[in-house]
Amino acid sequence: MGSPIPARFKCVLLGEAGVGKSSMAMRLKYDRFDPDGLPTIGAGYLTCQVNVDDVRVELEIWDTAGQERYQALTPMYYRGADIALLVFDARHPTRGTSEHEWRERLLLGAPEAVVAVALNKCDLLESVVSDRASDAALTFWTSAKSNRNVEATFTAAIRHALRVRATPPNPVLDLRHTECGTCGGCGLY
Ligand SMILES: Nc1nc2c(ncn2[C@@H]2O[C@H](COP(=O)(O)OP(=O)(O)OP(=O)(O)O)[C@@H](O)[C@H]2O)c(=O)[nH]1
Ligand SMILES: [Mg+2]
Repeated sequence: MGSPIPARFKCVLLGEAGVGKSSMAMRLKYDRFDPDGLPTIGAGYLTCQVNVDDVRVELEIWDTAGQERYQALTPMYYRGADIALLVFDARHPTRGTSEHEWRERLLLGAPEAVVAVALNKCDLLESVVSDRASDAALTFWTSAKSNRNVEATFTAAIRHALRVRATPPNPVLDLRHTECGTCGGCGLY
């Protein structure tokens, strides 16, 4: 019998069609990349075990469909999420729903969610010198194709979510997110 799973997190992947959400999930779970992957219909669901600092975590990943016709369904998938990974195409990071808009929506549907940002397909950029795409916390250049920073992005988000879960809420002022760059700049990352 295996060791117990101490933590289980609901993780949702959000972003425009074709930015590489499913490819990131495939890379994380199977360490595979399919250049001819089909667009997601509705949403995909997969579970994945990830070890973070000796803690075994089970991620329940909801891989949403970016196509316009499925947008109305998306809130159903991010509701109550512990982790939200916003995926953008590194070549067109301002295309589609902005990071700010996603964060506003998540505040309503998943206020506890740790938000990470992946600027994916960085293999198509001429040069990317660092892993962090900005000084903001949990923002990474990623490539599902070349396997750059995919696991690191999920791992950073999980590590943060573990800390959030371990911190009891303050009844007067909920401080759990004030320490982190995810929601205000805290120096944890
Ligand atoms: N060059 C490159 N191509 C990628 C990368 N990630 C995904 N792709 C390609 O981009 C296309 C779309 O990838 P998907 O993973 O299906 O994108 P998605 O965000 O899940 O799309 P929807 O399901 O329609 O929302 C596919 O042809 C992938 O092979 C990457 O890191 N680099
Ligand atoms: Mg997809």
